Amino acid sequence: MTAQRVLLNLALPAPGYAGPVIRDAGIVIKDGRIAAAGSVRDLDLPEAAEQLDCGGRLATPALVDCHTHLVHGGERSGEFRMRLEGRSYAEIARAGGGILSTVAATRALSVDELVETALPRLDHLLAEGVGTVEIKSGYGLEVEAELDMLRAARALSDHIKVRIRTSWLAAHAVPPEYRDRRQAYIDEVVIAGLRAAHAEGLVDAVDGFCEGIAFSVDEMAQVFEAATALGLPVKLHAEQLSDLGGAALAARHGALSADHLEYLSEADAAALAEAGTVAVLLPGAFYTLRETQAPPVAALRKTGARMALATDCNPGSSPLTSLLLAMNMGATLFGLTVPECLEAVTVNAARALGLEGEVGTLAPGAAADIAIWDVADPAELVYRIGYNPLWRRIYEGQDA
Ligand code: DI6
Ligand code: FE
Repeated sequence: MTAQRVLLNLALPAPGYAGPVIRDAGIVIKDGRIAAAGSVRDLDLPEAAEQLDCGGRLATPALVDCHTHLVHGGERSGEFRMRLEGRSYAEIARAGGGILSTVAATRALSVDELVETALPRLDHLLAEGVGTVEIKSGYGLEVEAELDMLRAARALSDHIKVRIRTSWLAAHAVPPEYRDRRQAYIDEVVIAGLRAAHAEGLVDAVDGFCEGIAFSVDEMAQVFEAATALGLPVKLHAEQLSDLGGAALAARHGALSADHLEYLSEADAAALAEAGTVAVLLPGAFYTLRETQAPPVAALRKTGARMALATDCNPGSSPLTSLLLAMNMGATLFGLTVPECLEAVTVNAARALGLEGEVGTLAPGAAADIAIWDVADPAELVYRIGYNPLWRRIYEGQDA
């Protein structure tokens, strides 16, 4: 017998989250996937199915957080204090703080400890209706420690119902032991480690931090070539603090996404659109670093680039575990519209992970990952600050 379930008495967002919601709607779930969704008048309701009355509440796809550094050791409230006292993020990084202090804290933890310390953060994300989370390595910076981060990331779904996608981010910073041997770091850790991680089935995509304080476009190109040779998709932290041309590199490699993008040029916004590379905007980092240059949303919109929003949950530049707040910031700080914010954490975020059609949509065939909210209109999900209206989270058809 197939497991069938029907959610009834729902409101559903209009296509593209534009226009009035569809009332008296339902969702038919079969074997953990969406069989049909829409007005009950048009639905073929199976007889033997379990029914759930949703009391007129709004259903959306479970949200997708497509950029996090959720697995890491320690925390950096000390640096937060220093920044409040006037030191800059780049200055603290150059002085051995920043990413490198989290590297020391991460290397000190076992896989089990990495899992245990990440779970409370994951709980917070999921409590707001998230069903899929991307998690990067990048705080190990040696092969085994990087592998351990991804082993921990994968192990999280043994504890909570969540879909995890992992990204290899050994090109996040050069560790002290390789300071004067950057090329050796790229060869021995970034690329050799990638091969080992891929052989262990730990990698869904390959990422890098392309920035003055991290890796150059030429260095990232080497990493991308290694990824492509393994058949792995790429993505890139680009144009966060300066315009180095990382987004153009990502576009040339058909990247899934280019992320941050505060310093993206108009020409490179067009390159992203042309390549179908999702522009992932990370307002939590913009806010935390008190950045004043917002990403060029008007240019992205004009060129037709797809925009996503994510938490960038990390201990330094974005200690944020609320995707609802990321949406609100996307609207208020970056000027995204309500439909843009909703697409940014559903369909476009799914695309940024290579999961378009699988999650982030209520279309037939998608995984039945659904968030049901105590709100009348999707705009409320963007508008409120610090309020969680989630009523129920459904993961692959089951209450989660
Ligand atoms: N960009 C970021 O905002 C994070 N990593 C990156 O490449 C910051 C990571 C950190 O400060 O620990
Ligand atoms: Fe990041």
